[in-house]
Amino acid sequence: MGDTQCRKSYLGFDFSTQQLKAVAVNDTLEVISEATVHFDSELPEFRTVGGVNRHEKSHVVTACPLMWIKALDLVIEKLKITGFDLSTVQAISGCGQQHGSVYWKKGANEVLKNLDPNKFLHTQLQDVFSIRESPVWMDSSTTKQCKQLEDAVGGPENLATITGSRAYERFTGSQIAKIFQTRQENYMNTERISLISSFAASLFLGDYAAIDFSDGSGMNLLDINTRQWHQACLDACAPNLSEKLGEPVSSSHILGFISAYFVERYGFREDCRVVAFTGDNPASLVGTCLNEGDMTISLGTGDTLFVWLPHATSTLNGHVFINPLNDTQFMGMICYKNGSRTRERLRDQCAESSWHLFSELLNSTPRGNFGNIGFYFDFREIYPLKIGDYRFNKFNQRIARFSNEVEVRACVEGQFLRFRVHAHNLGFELSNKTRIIATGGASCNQAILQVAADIFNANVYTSKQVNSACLGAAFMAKYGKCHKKTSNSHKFLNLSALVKDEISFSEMVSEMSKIAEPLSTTPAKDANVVYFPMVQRYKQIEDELNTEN
Ligand code: ADP
Ligand code: XUL
Repeated sequence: MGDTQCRKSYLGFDFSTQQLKAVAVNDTLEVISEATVHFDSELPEFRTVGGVNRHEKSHVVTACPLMWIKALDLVIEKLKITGFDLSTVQAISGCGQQHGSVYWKKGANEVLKNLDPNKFLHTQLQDVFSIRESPVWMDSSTTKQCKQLEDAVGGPENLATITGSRAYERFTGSQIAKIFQTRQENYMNTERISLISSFAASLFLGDYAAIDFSDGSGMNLLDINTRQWHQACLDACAPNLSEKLGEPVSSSHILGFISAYFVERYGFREDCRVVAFTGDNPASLVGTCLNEGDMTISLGTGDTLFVWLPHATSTLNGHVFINPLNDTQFMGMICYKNGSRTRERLRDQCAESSWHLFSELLNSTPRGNFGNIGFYFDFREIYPLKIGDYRFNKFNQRIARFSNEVEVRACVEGQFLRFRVHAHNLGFELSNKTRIIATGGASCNQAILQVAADIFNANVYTSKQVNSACLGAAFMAKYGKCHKKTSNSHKFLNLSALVKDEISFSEMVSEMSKIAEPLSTTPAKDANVVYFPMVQRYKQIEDELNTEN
């Protein structure tokens, strides 16, 4: 730890759904220390399951900001216990589960600015929230407010063109609207509304931190082209909203120096910078070293794909966010509920609940699956809308059943055909340089990765470092820049001192690719011949399934 490499370090935090993670990297971006606090098991007093509190029958899902604060007290102690020297940290950044919102009550900023280093954060911040339980991304209780928001701007297409997404129940605009409509007094008593990411940054800054452009794009409130709040969207949700949200900033913006609390209590340097915090998905884009033309597929409980987009597209099926590494470009993202959970069902039905047998069945069938195509939807998606299993033979005729091995391949091929078709609809172009970066639980399955490589006709890379969002946050700490605006009013920023170790994006990608040590799966020679026509057939059948609906 005491070697020269570790004299400078950068710290990233991930306030994710189930846990708070911290990762420190050295000046060459290698991981040197990690710590985690698991909410359910280490903070049982908040009674969460999977990090959240589900409110029966109401589609309301929340979590307490105080739990995240307590977790922060703990995670920093844990970092110290690993022997990590906090005085080496040059800058910190972080990310959080997207869309969730935190409501600070009047006077809360004064408390943040005057924290006593002799006490824990959570004991001092118990009473600073006007809403004690924050709605999180799993909440789907705002159908009415979504309709109101879309109507206010002339429909879902218009909202998608302005904000990058049609109205989604988990997005923050409709969540704020519901709080205004149902708890008006609490709303009026709210001084500031943060996203979970900017809430976490505020703790380090000792001041309200600005919302960054990328996470701000997950609110249905930000105009992704002007990078300003969109007044008609704000007005459709609640009054005086822009003053409660503050001005948004670039995701690489240096917000200011760490608060005196962390300097005095934990020995951070006085000039340790706090770089804007962002959403976990934008941070993952950074952590997987995604470049234009590449695609990340995250194969977790649900499946998520994201791509770097040079231009904004308007899509009703997915999201366009401002790119965290380049404010004038974008990232496209689609989340699917039918990911690992659907593969697990097929594993249980066809492969005796064994991933090993599942992989053997997958490997025992040829690419293209004799022309058979399957759609398996256990959960409702935005697109296509249907729940159920749909099997088609090589003549595109609907059939009732497949043998076990054909079923397993149809499920996995169907999921990657869907990725390819929908990514194209988002404006993503495959090229011979395209890299597919696979993360998440199922990315350890070689047979599944081979199907991905074949369907995209591209190399698929996995990295040993699985914590891509947290790692991305640590990279952002190093990448942080001096933009004109600084929001930390109570401290003077010495800009020339800050720019000394500024790094350009291309330098960062080249440093990151050195350390990523990716393992690759290459496509078979005949992959394109087999799958190009199959992609067209998938598209056609999917369209037909949708019109039937
Ligand atoms: P999350 O972060 O969404 O909680 P993970 O990224 O940890 O989820 O992924 C968990 C999923 O990984 C499980 O639901 C499981 O289905 C899947 N998984 C684990 N091992 C394998 C395997 N060998 N093959 C395919 N899928 C797997
Ligand atoms: C993205 C989304 C989730 C959360 C939690 O739109 O809702 O991925 O960011 O990870």
